[in-house]
Amino acid sequence: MTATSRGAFIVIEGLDRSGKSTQAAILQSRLQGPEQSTTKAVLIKFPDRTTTIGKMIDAYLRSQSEFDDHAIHLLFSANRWELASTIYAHLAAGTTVIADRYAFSGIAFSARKGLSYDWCRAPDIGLPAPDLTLFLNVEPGVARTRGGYGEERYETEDVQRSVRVVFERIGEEMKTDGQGQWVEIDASREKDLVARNIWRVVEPLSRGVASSLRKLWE
Ligand code: 2DT
Ligand code: MG
Repeated sequence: MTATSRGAFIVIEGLDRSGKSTQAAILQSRLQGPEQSTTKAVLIKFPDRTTTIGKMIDAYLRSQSEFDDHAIHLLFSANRWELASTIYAHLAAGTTVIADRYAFSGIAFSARKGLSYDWCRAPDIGLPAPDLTLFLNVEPGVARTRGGYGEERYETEDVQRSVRVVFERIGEEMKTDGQGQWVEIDASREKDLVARNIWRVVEPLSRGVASSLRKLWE
């Protein structure tokens, strides 16, 4: 990191069982390097189920509570806003932030229920914008063979297929509106190869970013 640079904000998105959490962990240890004494990269997961809002989301995902579709959407967004200042602080300190899911999952999982795309996007406008979003693309039929889906809400092949359609729209828009980089990674490949392909894209950001952080969709 040079005197004027900040940490990079990297988001990993994709369907369930696309390998997001595995790849996020591999990436973090790679960024962290052999010198473990200084923090060079932190991993944040959305939803963050540990906060008060996160606990409400967790209960919903485990079907232990019900919410109106709009209400749960806003809780997912609020869960990002409550961590925004933490993200800013890490980046300013020169630490790379890796987020496992972000606003894009928010839009994809709610818009597939029939909520308006623009309405779904609105509450996340102004959040810290990622410098790079890695979309781990995998065919839902392939994802299902990876030990099967779990027991939570949304963990069915039908839901995953309709979520993927919205992700495709988000990807197209991100590629054309100059909102940081959106890079699709073939996540059907073997784990180590996926990790290498991810590193190729992340490596240029690993020593810090000179430009100032942008706000999402502003
Ligand atoms: P995990 O399986 O990654 O814990 O996600 N989701 C996630 C939404 O519906 N909206 C959001 O804003 C986010 C971040 C995706 C739990 C589920 O929550 C969904 C899967
Ligand atoms: Mg899950």
